[in-house]
Amino acid sequence: MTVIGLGAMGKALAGAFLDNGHPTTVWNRTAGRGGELTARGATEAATAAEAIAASPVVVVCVLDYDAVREVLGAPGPSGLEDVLDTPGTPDDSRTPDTLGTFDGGSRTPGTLEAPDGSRTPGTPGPLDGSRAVSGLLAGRTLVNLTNGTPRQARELARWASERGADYLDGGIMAVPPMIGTPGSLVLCSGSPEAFTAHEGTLSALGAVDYLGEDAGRAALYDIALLSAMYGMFGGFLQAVALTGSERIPATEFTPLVVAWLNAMLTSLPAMAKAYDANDHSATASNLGMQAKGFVNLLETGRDQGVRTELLEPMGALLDRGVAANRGGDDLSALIDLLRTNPA
Ligand code: FVH
Repeated sequence: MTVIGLGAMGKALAGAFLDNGHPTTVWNRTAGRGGELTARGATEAATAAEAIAASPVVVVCVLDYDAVREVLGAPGPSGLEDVLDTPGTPDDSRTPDTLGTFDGGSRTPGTLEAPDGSRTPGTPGPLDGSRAVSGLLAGRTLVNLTNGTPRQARELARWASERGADYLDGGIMAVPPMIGTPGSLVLCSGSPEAFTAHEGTLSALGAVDYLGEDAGRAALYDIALLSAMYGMFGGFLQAVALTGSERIPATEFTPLVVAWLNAMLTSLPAMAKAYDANDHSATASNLGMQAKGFVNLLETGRDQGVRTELLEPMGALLDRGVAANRGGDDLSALIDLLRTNPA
């Protein structure tokens, strides 16, 4: 197992693989982040190329897709592949760290693992740096756990497949301390063969839910879940700003928020059922009533000196619902009004 990216999440992922007895090679753009992991038995590769060459399964968890492309030498807005596919023509505008992706100067001779899993000790040799990183992916499985969009995931899957690699995309529904605990969920989609082969290994990270062959599906679920989460966090920020405007301690008020949100969460399955059935008639709290009441949220914000920018789009959506003659319907009727390409 190789883990590329040793930020908060990458470290947690590598730690979980180690905890489950998987030989693990790690690499990070900025050297020196692997100390704690090497003390636990990980091998720190000197270059991304060496890290990829070390294992049949390569997990990438970096900041964003620009970083993924930079590490892998994949095409992107900056045309990185053109640069990386031409070893020996370094671009002065790139930093030494970037050049390190195909810089063969290994700090220590490594152990190479063939894609079939057999490991041979030795000096990395020609695999390490004399070719573009992307050329090393053939026969390996690339598991990309970096947050991104469905389109980005599908493009990377296509690119990996063109290079003979199996591709799995993942959305991590956990924060780093949760990795490896039962509360951690990794949503996965992409190559079914790769998932079957590596589900056991990936389960070191927590529950793993396979969403099918479309590599973009895990990212779609991930982004949808994060959208729901940010709605909740935005609401919490607004609530505490309002009560804070009268110096009520957040710690005193927050238990009420938690209880209220938990009570409201119970309404989601019924809303989902109404959306699937396209029947929004069953409601105890119709849109017309909610649109009227929502005006008070905006007015209170203004009166209390609290900005209302988080709330205004919801108020506008409620008004659109009423204007579309949905005033007697449930809140779930608004979902269709969010789509710019109605089905
Ligand atoms: N942490 C969290 O709560 C969330 C939970 C859900 C999943 N996300 C996603 O996981 C990805 C990594 O997040 P992270 O928490 O590890 O992020 P950081 O601690 O900020 O570490 C970022 C790593 O990315 C490397 N990196 C950044 N740019 C580049 C680049 N151009 N080339 C190579 N590597 C790059 C960075 O390296 P360095 O700065 O140390 O050299 C770190 O290893 C992310 O998609 C979350 O959305 C986390």
